[in-house]
Amino acid sequence: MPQFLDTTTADFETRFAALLGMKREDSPDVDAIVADIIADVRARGDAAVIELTAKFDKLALKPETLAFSEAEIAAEIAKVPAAERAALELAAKRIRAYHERQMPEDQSWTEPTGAMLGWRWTPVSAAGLYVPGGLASYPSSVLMNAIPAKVAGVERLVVVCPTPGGVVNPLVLLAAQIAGVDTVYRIGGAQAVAALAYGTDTIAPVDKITGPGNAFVAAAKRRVFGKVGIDMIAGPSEILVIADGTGDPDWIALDLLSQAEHDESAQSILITPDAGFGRAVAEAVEKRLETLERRAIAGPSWRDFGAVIVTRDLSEAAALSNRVAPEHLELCVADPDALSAEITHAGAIFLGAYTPEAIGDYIGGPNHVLPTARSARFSSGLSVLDFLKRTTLAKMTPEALKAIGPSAEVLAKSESLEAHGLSVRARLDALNEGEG
Ligand code: HSO
Ligand code: ZN
Repeated sequence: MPQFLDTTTADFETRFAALLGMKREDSPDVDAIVADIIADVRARGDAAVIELTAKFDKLALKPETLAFSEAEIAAEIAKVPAAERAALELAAKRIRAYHERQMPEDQSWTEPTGAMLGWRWTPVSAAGLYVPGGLASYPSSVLMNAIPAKVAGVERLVVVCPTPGGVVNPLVLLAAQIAGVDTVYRIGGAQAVAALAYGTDTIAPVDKITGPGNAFVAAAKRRVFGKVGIDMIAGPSEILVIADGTGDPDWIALDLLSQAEHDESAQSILITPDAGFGRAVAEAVEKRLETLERRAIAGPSWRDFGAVIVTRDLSEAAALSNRVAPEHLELCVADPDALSAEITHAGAIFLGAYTPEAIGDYIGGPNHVLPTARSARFSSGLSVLDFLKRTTLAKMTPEALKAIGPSAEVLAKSESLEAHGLSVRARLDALNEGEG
């Protein structure tokens, strides 16, 4: 059983604070190893990548086999059953349509001074997506990372995906193809991140690296940040459900388990004003855990990090949820739109009984790469904006320079930056002479 909290009890604040402060991730300190790997790839390029892939993935590669060939991709993709292909294609279409609406507009305007000001959005030229190998090799995540990049207009889009022993998930290759990925490299770990950031003879460097990965990948992304852009360092998945007690406890139980099954460190929380409903959901979770395929992961997650919180009313539930700032928030209540208006911090909101979070993971349209570990207080899920940059524009006319230039000169003097001031003054003098 998970923890049960009740906002009317004296120890509630202490226990809620403990819940918020729980350290769920044991991030092993691999930074020193990762630093060495990055240095090695920078120094020796392909040779280092090939050696490290042989060592960690038990896979012998040559520079010309670092990337999947078109024939290899076609052979793998041919193995994908039609139903899975159709589902991926529908997902891609919906994710694309959603992200197209995120494209921001350029702006420019002319002030009364005559100055033109504005900004312009341009895509990064090249992006690299990290796709984990093995169990967490999710084709849905390929779509979620690649499609916003394509919609943003990224010209060259590559994937790195480790294939231990040469084994690849054909769905990953299909998702990459559907999303418009140019090249898939069968490399992973810190060495793949280093190759993307610094480039090798075979792998051209990219400008931005996104996608989830293990502790080595996370440490490598942190280290190459600055040389390239990165998306975020994603922590274990989270779901918070606010339920008013009108729904089916088993549905909510499954929603809580849907994130618990990702990771033993995942966190699933139910908040409800109906204590009886809270107990019913907890019982339904236990029942499902008897047979769930991934009970060895979901069980520990639910028991160690799960919680049921009973509140006085739904507004109190919303206020607590805002303090959690969950990655995923489900509003399983009679009037989800009204409650949604009270939510200020959440990565993604799923409204009403017919919107299980899994819809968002796969097919709804919004991105499933979302802020975890309470970072929804200050950040957002992956979007086209992550693959765009904003360049500001300013154009002075003589009149505009005369109007605002003297203040620039004053500020330059106050900062003892003479050339700054003179660059303005020279023009103002010329303009004044021209008049005089
Ligand atoms: N819920 C996960 C994403 C995912 N779920 C991929 C299924 N596949 C992180 O938000
Ligand atoms: Zn999921």
